[in-house]
This record gives sequence, C-alpha cells and structure tokens, in this order.
Amino acid sequence: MTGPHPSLADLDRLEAEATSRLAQATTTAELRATETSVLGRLHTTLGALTAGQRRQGGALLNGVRARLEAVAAERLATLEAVERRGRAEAERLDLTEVVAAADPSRPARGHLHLVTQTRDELEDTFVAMGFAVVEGPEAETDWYNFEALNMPPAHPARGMWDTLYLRLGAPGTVLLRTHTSPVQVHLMESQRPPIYAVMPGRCYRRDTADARHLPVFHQIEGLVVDRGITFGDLAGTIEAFTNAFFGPGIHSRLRPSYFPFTEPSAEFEVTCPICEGQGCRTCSGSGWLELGGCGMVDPAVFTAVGIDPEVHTGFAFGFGIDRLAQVRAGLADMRSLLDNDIRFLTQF
Ligand code: FA5
Repeated sequence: MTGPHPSLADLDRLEAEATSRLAQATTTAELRATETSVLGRLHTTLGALTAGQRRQGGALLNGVRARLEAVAAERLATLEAVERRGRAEAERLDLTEVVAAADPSRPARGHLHLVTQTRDELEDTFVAMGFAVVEGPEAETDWYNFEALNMPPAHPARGMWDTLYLRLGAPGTVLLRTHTSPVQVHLMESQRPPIYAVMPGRCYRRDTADARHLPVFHQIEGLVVDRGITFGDLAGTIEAFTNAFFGPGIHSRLRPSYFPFTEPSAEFEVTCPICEGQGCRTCSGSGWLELGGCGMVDPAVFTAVGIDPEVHTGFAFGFGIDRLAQVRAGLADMRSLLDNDIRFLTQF
C-alpha cells in the first residue's frame, strides 16, 4: 500500500486553516476572496493526487469542500446582516441633525414649526377659557362647505371661496374645504347645545401665494351655542381672548361685515401688536389689524342642522393662524413660512 500523498496528509491542517480564515473575514468582499482562494487550494490538492489516491482522496476532498462552503455561507449571512445594518444607519436621514449643526448652542433635536406653535398656543388659550378643541375633515362635501352654511348652489358668496374640487362622487360635489366653518356643521349635527368649541385646521383656496396669502393655510374656528347667547357675549369673548393671547395692552374691535352664515356679521380687528396702535407699515398706519370674521349664527344654519333657533342662539368666529403667526413674528412675507429655510426656521 502506498503511503498517503503529502498533500492529502495535510488535509486536516488545510481544512482547519481555511475554516479559521473564513471565520475571520470581516467583509463580504474579503470572505468571497478567501473562499475562492481556499477552494482553489483544494482543487490544486485534488489535481496533485495520483490516480490511485483520487478515488479515496476525491471523496475526502469533497467532504472538506462541502464543510468549507457551509462555513463560508454562514459567515456570509452574518456579514451581510452587519453590512445591511451599517448601510441603513449610514443612509438614515436625521432631519433634526441640521438644527444642531446650524446652532450648536441648541439641543440636537428639531422643534415645532412656527404655525404649529401658534396653533398650540391658541388652543391652550381657548381651553383655558373653557372651550373644547374639535377637528373635522379637510375633504368636504358641498353640503358642509357651502349649503348648510346658507350658501345654496349659485349663491354669489361662493365666489369668495372658490376652491379645488376632487374627482370623487358626482362632479363638483367633493372639495378641499375653503374654511374651518364646515366643522361647525359637523359639530352641531353630532352634539346638542350647549356647545363651546374651537376647531383648528388646514384650509385650501385657489389663491395665488403672495405676501399675505397661501393656497394652503390654517384657520381656527370658534362656535358657541347655548340659551340666551348675545352679540355682547361675542364681543366680550373676542376681547378676553385678545387680552389673554396678546397681552393686556392689546384690544379688539368689531366692524360690520357680511358672511352668509352669520347675521349680523363683523370683521374683528386687534390693536396692531407690532406698533401697539401707533400706526406702522404692517397695519398700513391704522393701528389695527384684521384677524378674521365673526357674527351671530344665522337661524338658517341652525335650521339646516336641526337646532331650534327660537330656543338657542350662538356666535361663531374664524381667523387665520398663519396670518396671526406672521403678524406676531413680524414677517414681511407669509411665503417664508413654507420656504423650509433652516436659517429662518431656527429663529422661532
Ligand atoms: C372665512 O373664512 C369665514 N369662514 C370666517 C368666519 C367664521 C366668519 C365664522 C364668521 C363666522 P375669510 O375668508 O375672511 O372668512 O377668512 C378668514 C381669515 O382666514 C382671513 O382673515 C385670513 O386671516 C385667513 N385667510 C383667508 N385666506 C387666506 C389665505 N389664502 N392665506 C392665508 N390666510 C388666509
């Protein structure tokens, strides 16, 4: 019997060495290169066998190859998982990171947008005055946005709030709400008086963006329905809110206006918080700034939602949150709220 061929005798050592090289590979690329190299050496060993050794040696080598391939496959799975995690970590977008980078004195996290901060403050002020906070849908039917608010089809007032219709249902019946007033209707349909609620949310109009308008903006609506509510309650509530929100030096005034869903209606204005009533560029020298509309709920609206206007009366108001944020922060152009310029956003 011929003794084992020298390279066959080395097989155990070769396998141990190859196993440890495979196990030590730290990247998938390194592992693949190592696998090619150790399997290559096995082939060389096989090629070096004499014809007599090949039968026995071949079987042995095949066993070694299968074990090495199994070791390589296991190591590959581990390394692939590690590399996947690394890639995910490297590609993760930390949207707050830039805040820390722009201003190292601030903690490394983002903060709420100026409009959201203003909305939160408004909610807090009204909650402290005893109001509940209610929300409604942004896609509305014609009934909620117009008809129940005393604007039947072809009513001229609809033109003031021309909007974006959605391809849903019959043409021209579903739209992006033009104001938060439709939430009044949802609320009165689902809840009997007494009602004391504010309704903040996003609104849409076909307005071209300019220094004081955005096509997508925010309003906060107010609704009070109870027995014996008068216009005096409306004026008093607006004044109490103005003092609470802007501070004691700022007052409100109501000027006659028209809205189809309130009667009588008014625009409400506040002392210009920039010049405190002295007259400046922001208030066009008048000392007053218009915030929104208000009035006594029109009996036709009560009838539309099944509330008896002989028993209950109420008032409603609605004003722009972006406009308020603009005034308080002294922004020349409302569009800067949407620019997403970090140098602007970090100031608030
Ligand atoms: C209304 O939308 C009425 N629903 C308000 C109302 C509610 C009246 C309840 C009576 C009772 P008006 O269209 O005037 O009214 O809008 C109210 C406020 O929303 C405006 O004063 C302004 O602050 C804000 N606003 C309106 N359009 C825009 C716009 N394109 N961009 C930013 N703010 C806007």
